[in-house]
Amino acid sequence: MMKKISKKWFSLAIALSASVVVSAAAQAQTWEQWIDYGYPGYSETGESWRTYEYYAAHDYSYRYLSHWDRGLPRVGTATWKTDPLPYHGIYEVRVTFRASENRTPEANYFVVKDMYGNLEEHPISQLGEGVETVVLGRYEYRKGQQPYVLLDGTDDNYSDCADAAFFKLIEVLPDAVGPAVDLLLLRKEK
Ligand SMILES: [Ca+2]
Ligand SMILES: [Ca+2]
Repeated sequence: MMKKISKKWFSLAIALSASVVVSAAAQAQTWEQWIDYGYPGYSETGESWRTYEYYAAHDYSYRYLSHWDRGLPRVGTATWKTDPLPYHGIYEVRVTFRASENRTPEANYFVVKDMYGNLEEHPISQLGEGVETVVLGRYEYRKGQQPYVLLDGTDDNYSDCADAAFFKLIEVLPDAVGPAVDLLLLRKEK
């Protein structure tokens, strides 16, 4: 009787330690992506976006809503979308812009906040001085998902600045069917 129990616990211990090894390997994974004007994941709407070259901006330039000296209303959207994500996990999302006295007091950023594509709004003042990086948050995304940040500058006639967005893997999470479950099933069949 003792022998049977200890064998059962032994195989459970093997399975658990194997799953620890698997998740430790997964934790070592790194992934990050910048998305900027001209990249496949960048898109915009509206006729008033203009490029300004600036040494401190990501890729040395940024986009901003301009009157184009023709009285155009300064409305438009910019979207930064990732490639299909390599892992189910937690990702940190940041945006960069050049703050100045000409910018909007309320840039309306929307970021995908979960695995289902729901959005979370971050109204951010772009008044100030110099290139700023703002962390929008950390969110759980699934493998293959393409989360994005949308800057909606259609609500008023202020000038929004769109520089870049940055997504960084923080932690890999196990998929819905975890490796520990698979390993236990395999041991049982032997
Ligand atoms: Ca706005
Ligand atoms: Ca840029």
